[in-house]
Amino acid sequence: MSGREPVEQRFPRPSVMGVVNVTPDSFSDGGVHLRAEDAVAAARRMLAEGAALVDVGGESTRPGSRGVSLDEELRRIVPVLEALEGRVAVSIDTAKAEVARRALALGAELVNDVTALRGEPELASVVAESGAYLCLMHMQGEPRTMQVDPRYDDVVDDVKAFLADRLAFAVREGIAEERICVDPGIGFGKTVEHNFELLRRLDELAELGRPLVVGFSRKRSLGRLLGDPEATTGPLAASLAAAVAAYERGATILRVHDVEEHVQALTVAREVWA
Ligand code: HH2
Repeated sequence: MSGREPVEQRFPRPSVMGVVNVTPDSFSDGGVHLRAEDAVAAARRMLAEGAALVDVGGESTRPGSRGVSLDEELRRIVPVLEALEGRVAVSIDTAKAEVARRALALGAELVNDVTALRGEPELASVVAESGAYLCLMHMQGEPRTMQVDPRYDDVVDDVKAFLADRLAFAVREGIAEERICVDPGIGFGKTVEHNFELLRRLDELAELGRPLVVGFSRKRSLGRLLGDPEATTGPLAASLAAAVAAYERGATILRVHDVEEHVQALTVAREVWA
């Protein structure tokens, strides 16, 4: 794997990452793909619809969630990855070194760590030794409490400094910089205003020089902006607008639940802005 090309060659702008949550409790698709057969069928369908890769996750990080044991996370994701047999480009959404190790052995190409190597620092050596791609995401606090009064001096400056710091850590741990992408972590310890400020000023995060991953799909800030203060998800049309806006401001990989519609919207956007 050491001869792998840089992220932006493997996943050119804009690439769609389809979300396959093998969980009972994810905020928008919890329980939908809990059976391995359903998750595998969803992954194959997303690839057919134009996804560049699918992000398989066995642990929900929705606000308020508590996390699952290593055994349970493996029990959820291993059968899915075995069935996909490395024929589908897969990213593994985990903060656990052992889950990543197993997933990479089963053909996963990218490790998507919402803790940016803070959850289990030994995950860094797993990624370094495998030559996999890595996504470092910003989160303030932890899922259980992250939406309790999040605060920043300047959300974009703070997220940018955090990502620069985690990027430097990953490179010190031996992960090639050209294989790393970064993500502002929409909804992870952020108010509606913080999330839209990050989207509006995404070009400032692009100054980090690394491909940007953005996951605004179905997130509650969309539903809340549209007038429901209790919304826990956002609608498709709002997700599409956020993805196109993110692409226009420099995003490379869009993490989405509704692949076909996002591929259609981004194909048009690319034709206009490329
Ligand atoms: N969002 C979620 C999970 N993983 N990874 C990255 N890099 N960026 C994101 O924005 C992101 C992520 C949350 O969405 P989802 O997977 O649909 O829900 P849950 O965490 O409840 O499983």
